[in-house]
Amino acid sequence: MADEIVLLNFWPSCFGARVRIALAEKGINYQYREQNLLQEKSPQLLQLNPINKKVPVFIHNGRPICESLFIVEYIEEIWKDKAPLLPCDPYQRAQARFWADYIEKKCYGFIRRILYSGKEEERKEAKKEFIEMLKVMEGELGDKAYFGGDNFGFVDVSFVPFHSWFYALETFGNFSIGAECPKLLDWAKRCMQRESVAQSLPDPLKMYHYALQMKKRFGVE
Ligand code: GS8
Repeated sequence: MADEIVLLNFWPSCFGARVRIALAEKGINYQYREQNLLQEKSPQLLQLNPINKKVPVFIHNGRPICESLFIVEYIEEIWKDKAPLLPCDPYQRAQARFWADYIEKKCYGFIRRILYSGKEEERKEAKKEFIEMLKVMEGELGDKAYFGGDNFGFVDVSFVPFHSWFYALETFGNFSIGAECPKLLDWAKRCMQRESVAQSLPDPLKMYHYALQMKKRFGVE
């Protein structure tokens, strides 16, 4: 019997985009169920992710898996023969997990503070820390095509969805990511040339308008 694969997601979610990229890389078809998080959460989301109540939720043959990085690892384990995302070498695998975790702990927090903090000082500080983080990632990338080397992999999947925020961040934060981190921007563009990435990421202009809507909601001008 064919696998039943469902993804609960909200279109602007960078976390959901990770899962979409991993599934596209592996050529897996799935049912997409949009969750409008601007309205009340659906009973299905609350039932399947009762602890965090967040998207994405991946449902494989009726069983839910939460947290995007765990979902990507699960997809990797189940469909390991198709387009491997994690290296075979245990040390390299641990390194990939370290960087994905670094992004997880830092990136979205900075983005939220740059866009939605009510205090200008706080927004400035977040921008400074965000640029520092991008520079750390640029250093880790070095001269490689992708974070894992020649092949697109786990760290790329974890990080590239945030590219969709770049336009909104640059516009509202009044800075240029290309000027600060040219190699990192080249990497993002390289990733965007992949169909799996291009078809999974939300449009940057749509993200800008979403950020504008959220700023109004939070009362930040
Ligand atoms: C983050 C998911 C998340 O924040 C992951 O899956 O990797 N670490 C988790 N999801 C957001 C949507 S994206 O902004 C969400 O579902 N928010 C709802 C809420 O906070 O109540």
